[in-house]
Amino acid sequence: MTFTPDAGWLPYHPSPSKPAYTPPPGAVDAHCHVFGPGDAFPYAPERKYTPTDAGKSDLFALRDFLGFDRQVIVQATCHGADNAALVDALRAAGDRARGVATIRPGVSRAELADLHDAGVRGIRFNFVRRLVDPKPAAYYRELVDRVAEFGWHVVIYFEAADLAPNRDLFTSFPCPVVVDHMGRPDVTKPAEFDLFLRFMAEHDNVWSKVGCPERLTVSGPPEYADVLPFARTVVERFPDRVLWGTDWPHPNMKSHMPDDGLLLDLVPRIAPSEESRHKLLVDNPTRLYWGHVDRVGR
Ligand code: 0GY
Repeated sequence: MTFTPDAGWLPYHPSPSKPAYTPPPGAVDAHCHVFGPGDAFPYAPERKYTPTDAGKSDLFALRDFLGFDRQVIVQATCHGADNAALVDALRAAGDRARGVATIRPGVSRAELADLHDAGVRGIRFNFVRRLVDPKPAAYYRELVDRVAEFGWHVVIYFEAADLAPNRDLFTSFPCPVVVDHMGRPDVTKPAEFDLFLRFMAEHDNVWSKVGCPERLTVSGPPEYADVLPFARTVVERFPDRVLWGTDWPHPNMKSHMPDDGLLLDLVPRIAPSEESRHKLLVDNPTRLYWGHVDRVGR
């Protein structure tokens, strides 16, 4: 089946800059996606957007170009709960990738076991209303119970205003909980970020991804100067619970398409010491996705 990308959809950067910063051996891009290609892996009927295809070979080429050893591929909403494109990419990558899937009630134990075998280590719950329709709390809790035997964690994607109303749900998950993009703070209101910092401080099983300045910025590329202090604060306060990813191929970017090489060059600015960069890019993602972790991700 042929799919036409939405009008105004920006394709990923065709020729990113070679970064000046070289990631350490074992570095992991902990947030990226595969889209289709749609003729092999059709987009979900319930999707809220139709992207430009961004298949596994281009994803792996980016990994090598930027100097990463490994990737964590996160199921995007345009594929719904059909994880076929994700599994295909994971199987092709072997030990060089792990995945985060989307599942729905009714998923069988055999399907979960297959996902685990392919490299899936977590499930993603998306609370961003432009991407998915909301569900009752029991829906999420049931799915978390279903994956407990596999030792998986939960990735949650929400916007800043969603934290307070969902805090009880988020803190009820008995496993590591990884928040996408620092809970999407409004960078023009730094004081409001205290709520998120307290959420992390009070719950030692909560982790955060600290990339994606292109989604949060008001001041814009290539510096993303207004987002960096938020990321730096999270890295400084919670050095053992942070992850970084490119977010390639950058779904739903309407204002501009970031240059992935320049994004990587921001890492030394949000993690100024070599030790903090090693935790961010190597130790933390390796522990969570390639090792055995307990409830808090140790
Ligand atoms: C992201 C961001 C977005 C989309 C998705 O699953 C998705 O469709 O993740 C977005 O539109 O903000 O994390 O890559």
